[in-house]
Amino acid sequence: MFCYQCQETAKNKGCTVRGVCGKVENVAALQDLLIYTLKGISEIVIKDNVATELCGSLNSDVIESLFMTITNANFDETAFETQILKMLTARDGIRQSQDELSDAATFKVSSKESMLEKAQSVGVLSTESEDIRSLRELIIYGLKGMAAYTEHAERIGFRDSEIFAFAYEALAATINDQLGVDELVAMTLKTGEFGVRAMALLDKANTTRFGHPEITEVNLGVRENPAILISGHDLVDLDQLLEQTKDHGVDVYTHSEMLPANYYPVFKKYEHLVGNYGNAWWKQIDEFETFHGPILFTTNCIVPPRNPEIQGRIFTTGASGFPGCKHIVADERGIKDFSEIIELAKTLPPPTQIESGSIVGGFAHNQVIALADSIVEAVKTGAIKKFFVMGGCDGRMKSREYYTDFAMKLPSDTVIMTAGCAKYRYNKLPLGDIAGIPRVWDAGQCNDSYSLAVIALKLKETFELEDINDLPIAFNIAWYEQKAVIVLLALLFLGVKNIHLGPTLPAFLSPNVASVLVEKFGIAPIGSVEEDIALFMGD
Ligand code: SF4
Ligand code: SF3
Repeated sequence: MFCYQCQETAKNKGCTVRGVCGKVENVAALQDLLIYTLKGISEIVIKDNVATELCGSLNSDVIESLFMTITNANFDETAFETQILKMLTARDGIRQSQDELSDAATFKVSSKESMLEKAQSVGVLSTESEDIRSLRELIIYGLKGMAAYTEHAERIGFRDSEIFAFAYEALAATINDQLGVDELVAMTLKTGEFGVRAMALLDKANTTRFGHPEITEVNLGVRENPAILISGHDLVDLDQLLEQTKDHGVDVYTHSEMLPANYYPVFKKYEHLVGNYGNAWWKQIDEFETFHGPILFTTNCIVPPRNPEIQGRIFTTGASGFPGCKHIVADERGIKDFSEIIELAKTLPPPTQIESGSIVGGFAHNQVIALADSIVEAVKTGAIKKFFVMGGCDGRMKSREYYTDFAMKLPSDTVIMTAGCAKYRYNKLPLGDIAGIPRVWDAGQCNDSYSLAVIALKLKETFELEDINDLPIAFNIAWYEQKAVIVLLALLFLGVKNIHLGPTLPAFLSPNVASVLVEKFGIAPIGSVEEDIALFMGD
């Protein structure tokens, strides 16, 4: 196997035996083959000029397939085998062209063995040129993140056919040998453009269905009732779970990236949504032990469970999956039956308290723009000297202590704007407030980085600036998986320069591609906390 799509890749080069994430060789191979199949489908759609409207369910299936291959989302070999067969049937169903098609659009496999064999020649390393490979993978990882957001929006009934069309265009581009570095750099930026579009669509979907997030105090303690923990990013799953658990004497707690659900008005009406339990995804290994109740994974990030007792309490749904864990599928109306989880919860003890008190979040664009007058005033008087966008992901590496340290050492006249699970590195620190507003502004999930961009654009307009980079905002982003890749590409598309990216630069950036990003966009790795703060503050 060879996989280097996430920040924790072995030796910051690539996982070759078993993923640091726990992905085994067969799953890695089947993921490679699934992506290759999608490239073949896309080539047919582009060459045959198949209108996206005519692709029907294929559009959603391509998006879902991309989503399934995101780091820590799905570890289930059978799920990938089934998905490959489904996508091959769809591919052969749309193929009409007499044109010469590539192997990706025509290869055949009939058994799992033949899939595993075929996968050996279609993975990341099948592209020989290091720079072309780097750009192709950068585009694919961005597409995976875009797909995740597109699928969430679609579940709420919001679709954008241009996004589907772009997914085909970009996937097809990654097997087009006519395209060189310049064309692929342009496609990378276009991926960022569609990342913005997908995040905007999801923002519209979420706020239309669940209301605009509001500044909210989220409880960290526990109650005495049996409970279900819900993790991942899918708010529709949470909505259905809350409805189905109502009046059952079973509480619901959010976990990791589901924390921001507490900020939405619609979810506040559920008295049995008690608060948030635990921290970022990688701490689940201990925190699921003390939670005691069932856990529902709606998306990434799953860590292979420590023992069969915990495994027996984990359920997956949507693009997520883990062998041996029950997977719940939606019926034709999109409804998922969570009764088995609820019944299991009733037989298990309530959670053990691991934290107490509360944290504050809900600084999405609508809420922050409502406070615009006082914020602008605080900037003008110097009460707020600088904003730091510190969104992205958290992860296991010790080097991520940098972000806690950075947050602690920032001057007290600065504000941290965050989104994604990166926030867990500093959202429980006593960082104080400025004029009664806490210094850490959590906008929401990683896709809510869109909110941070909307806020920045609004401030640019208010201060009548020409360029977003003239604002007193610095970007110090932490990344782990491919949703952070699309967030980064989206920021680049919006013209944001001088982003610091850590804790390490992606292994999939070849030296030449990395220099393009440095030269064109001023992207830089993190340094020491003191040096970086001095640099950002212009000292
Ligand atoms: Fe390795 Fe990350 Fe790929 Fe998992 S997703 S195999 S940790 S590079
Ligand atoms: Fe986190 Fe997995 Fe990226 Fe949605 S939950 S930000 S890592």
